[in-house]
Amino acid sequence: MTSHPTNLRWLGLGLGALLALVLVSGAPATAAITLSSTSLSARSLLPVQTEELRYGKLPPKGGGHGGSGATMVPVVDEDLLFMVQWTRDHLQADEAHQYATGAGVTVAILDGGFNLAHPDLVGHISPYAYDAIDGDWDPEDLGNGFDDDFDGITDGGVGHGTFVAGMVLLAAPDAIIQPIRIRDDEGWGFNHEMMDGLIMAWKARADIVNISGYSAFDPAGEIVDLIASMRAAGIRVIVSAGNDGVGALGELAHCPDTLAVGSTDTDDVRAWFSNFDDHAVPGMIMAPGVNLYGAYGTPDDDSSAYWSGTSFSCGLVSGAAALAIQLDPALSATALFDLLRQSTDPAFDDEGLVLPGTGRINLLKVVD
Ligand SMILES: [Ca+2]
Ligand SMILES: [Ca+2]
Ligand SMILES: [Ca+2]
Repeated sequence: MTSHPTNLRWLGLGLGALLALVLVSGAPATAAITLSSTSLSARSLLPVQTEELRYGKLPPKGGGHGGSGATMVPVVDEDLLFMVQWTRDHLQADEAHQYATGAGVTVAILDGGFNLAHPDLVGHISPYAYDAIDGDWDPEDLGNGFDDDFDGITDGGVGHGTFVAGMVLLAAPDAIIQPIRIRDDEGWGFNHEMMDGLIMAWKARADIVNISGYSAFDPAGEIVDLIASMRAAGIRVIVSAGNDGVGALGELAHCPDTLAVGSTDTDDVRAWFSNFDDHAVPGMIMAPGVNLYGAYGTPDDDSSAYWSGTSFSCGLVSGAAALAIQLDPALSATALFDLLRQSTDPAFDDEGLVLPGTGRINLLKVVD
């Protein structure tokens, strides 16, 4: 496992600032990217990288650092199963699942490593599971027992992908998960690895792509051009708003080709950590993201935990999208995002005022 000295994080921030300057001076021209091969060998089609853009870190399981934002610590406690019901009730999941369950719909999850043996995930995994970090077909990641990035948290990225997959399946219990590992066991990844993962999702004809953990400050680079091409090819890309707690979205969450997802709490109030942009056009969407309860653990540890973050809200909305696509497989990204935005209940700020231009997803409204 490659170690990640802290100066690389500084490098990431520097590139982020550089990219911000580029954006102020005008958006780069969109490069058309097409995909014609039916082969599943993605690497030969990757664009040449002129520089290594490193995007931010996943919220660690230890919490408490800056960068892409700290969220609450995942806690393993089987007595907290009532939180599952809380989430289901807010989403009206049981009622919605009488109409659709996501059957036949594939959601590619670009994230940290997965526990594919977790009981909640078994039977839901696409044959096109992929690992863009190792360049192999096994996206499982147990961690290496070493704190490679010296942030005081050993293997801080392990468990995150599993938890997101559990959220997708909470909203769409019969969906197919295409697990794609694009982050190492500390939660870090490079843009070329995300590009690699996106192309693999495209080649496998995923219906939906779920990208989590992206910060408002991460440099997106060529990723936005690739996503524009994927949208034109009929793939719907849903991105977490990020956990920086700022009134802004990152380039990836803000771009017109993705749907950005923020977090709400048990009272449908925007979570303190959730990025939010009430000027986003078209608007973002909210979903429960505080104290969610779901699949966690490594292949040696099939536990569940509760955890908070926009990544997990994003998983719920990708599940909602799977319900809609089961009912109408031809839905374009534009039509799908419009449908989801219209399938919401009011969400509020911490003063009790209705958030403008957004709402909290309601699964029953998606299928109704
Ligand atoms: Ca691997
Ligand atoms: Ca670490
Ligand atoms: Ca490690």
